[in-house]
Amino acid sequence: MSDNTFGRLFRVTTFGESHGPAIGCVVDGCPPGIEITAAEIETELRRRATGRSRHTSQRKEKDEVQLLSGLFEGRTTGTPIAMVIYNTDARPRDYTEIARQFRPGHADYTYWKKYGIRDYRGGGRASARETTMRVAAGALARKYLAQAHGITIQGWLAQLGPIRTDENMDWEAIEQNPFFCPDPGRVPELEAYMDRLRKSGDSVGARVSAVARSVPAGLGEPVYGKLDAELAGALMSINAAKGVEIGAGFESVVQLGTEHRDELTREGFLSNHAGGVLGGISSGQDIRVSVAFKPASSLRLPCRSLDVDGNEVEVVTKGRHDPCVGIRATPIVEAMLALVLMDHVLRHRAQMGEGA
Ligand code: EPS
Repeated sequence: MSDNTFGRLFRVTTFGESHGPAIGCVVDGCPPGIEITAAEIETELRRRATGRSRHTSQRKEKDEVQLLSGLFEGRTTGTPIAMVIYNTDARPRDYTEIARQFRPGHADYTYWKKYGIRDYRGGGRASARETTMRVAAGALARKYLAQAHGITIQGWLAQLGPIRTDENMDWEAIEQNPFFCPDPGRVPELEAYMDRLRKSGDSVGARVSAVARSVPAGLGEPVYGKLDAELAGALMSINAAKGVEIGAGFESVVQLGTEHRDELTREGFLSNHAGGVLGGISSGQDIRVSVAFKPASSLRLPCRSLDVDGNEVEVVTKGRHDPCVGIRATPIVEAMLALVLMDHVLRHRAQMGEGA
């Protein structure tokens, strides 16, 4: 398997499997002097962790990060930063029955087709456990972006199944509930929906949106390194992502030019349908993204599939799964947004020189 590294100048390489001894990452190209502690990274990790509420996987990982290198006296030194988290609550026996079967809708099938071998325990490297390290590396990027440029990033749950949650935005509410729902009035409805869903054994999709504020104009390499193209690639690389929108996204299809264009005045842009990117370069407006997550495929409800020998089988998945992966995706979307912006801040400076 190649391409476990993300980014050009701020390079994050992740490793590990869901039921292996540990997961980890190496961050190469991190500027020196960033003040960061394991506790700060763990604060971000807790937002993404399983077992925060009854609505997510009940696997109880400690998610304690060990910083093995790249820091001295609490600050980054410019050398590679290695981080590791030991898996403490893996339960591989849950997967014994599906060791030779393919869960429909899961990477089980394509991993087997590609490699002819797969770590079936929790989906191995295909597990969303891998996103832990994206959030850990993202914490570092967020710290730098905030300190150096005042850039802040906030995500939220915009929709869960049929329930829209972004019509009455209360920014303060997002961190006050386990869904990252910005509309406190919707939380009881989400809870009731998820309780019914969990009992039924089914899963559901979701939409997560995020905004990056105070992003300077000029980030992005406007032909093959377009900022929006790299954001789309980064966000689509999150497990279970099935769609990405930048700004108005697919809504642009029904808009007229007079509606979509963001008119300029001395006071600033009059709208932000572009999502903060024009011609692949940040405009100085907020960067706005949205990601569609599919319903997870690990279900206890029986379904038809094949085993590795081509026999028709009935598949039932045991284990501790997320009925809606989108509930935990907000910190992951934020992290990928931070990693792309971090990389582009460094790339912009590398080309444009001091003061950029
Ligand atoms: C996951 C399946 C479950 C989740 C896991 C993601 O784990 P398992 O069945 O392997 O114990 O708990 O999420 C995490 C452990 C995590 O930290 O996010 C999957 O199939 O993606």
